[in-house]
Amino acid sequence: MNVVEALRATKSPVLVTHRHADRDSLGSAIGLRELLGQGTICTPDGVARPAQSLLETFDIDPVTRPTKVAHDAIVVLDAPSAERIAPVDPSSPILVDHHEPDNLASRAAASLVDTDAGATAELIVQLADTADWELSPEAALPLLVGLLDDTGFLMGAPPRSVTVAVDLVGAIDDRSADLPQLLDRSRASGEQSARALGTLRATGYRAGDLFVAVTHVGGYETAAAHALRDAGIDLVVVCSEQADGLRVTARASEAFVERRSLGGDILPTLAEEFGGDGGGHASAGVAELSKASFDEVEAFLIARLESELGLTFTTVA
Ligand SMILES: [Mn+2]
Repeated sequence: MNVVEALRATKSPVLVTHRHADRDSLGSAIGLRELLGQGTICTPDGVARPAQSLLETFDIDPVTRPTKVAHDAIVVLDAPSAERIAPVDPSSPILVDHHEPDNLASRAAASLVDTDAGATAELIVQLADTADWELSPEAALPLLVGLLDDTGFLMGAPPRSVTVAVDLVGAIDDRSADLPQLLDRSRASGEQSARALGTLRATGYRAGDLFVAVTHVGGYETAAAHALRDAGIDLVVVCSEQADGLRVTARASEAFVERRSLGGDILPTLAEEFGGDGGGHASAGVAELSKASFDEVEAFLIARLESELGLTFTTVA
């Protein structure tokens, strides 16, 4: 069964975002709910700060477990693995995602997984096209927010993503006034200090023209990773202590991705070594490790890169 047929067959779907839902995951859920005219949104462990204005604008009060409501289907948006939506653990979900496929793709009743898509929101628009569902302003607005956010405002996005964004801009109509606050990128003070602390605490490694930095922060890992990537580091690894382990957020340059994929290779390897889950895209991803310290992860990662890439790193003081 294809995804459009599966979605047409459901009367009461639960739309599940990944943990710590971002604008793409939540925007896809809200947009799809508008397109279907039904559905309950489920955010397994809440919504990340930048995505919270979507909840307010669309007046949504998500559940945290599908079991809270009667439902006949579970739709997973923007998450490749059961670990990314834990403790939600559907046996045969409908899956729409643009990450490297993991254990949800193999058990899905129907799936649309396309790693070339700039955002899951882009895939929702593709489904609407196929199904001939009308893109109302209320559907187009959250999808546009998701697409612009996940592609860094289309920076380096493929033509296909740009075309979808243009269609969405045309469809938002009088809701365009809501766009600026939904896309607010002003930095919270925590974000600013994560950029500074992440940079100051980083240990640098170099092999030829390949630069690697490993650092740790208390939160806002993505902000810290961007600061170091902006400084020209090829592989940035940011660790943060969580109640149940260590979260590892990684970003990589094209030069690095030519050699190794973060979501397809590096992060799953960390999860194998230290327990937990790891995945994402070739140049961006996250691992949630159950039993690892920052020092262990750093040592393992550098040793692993050296042996796999045949390089010798020197520490940059
Ligand atoms: Mn996404």
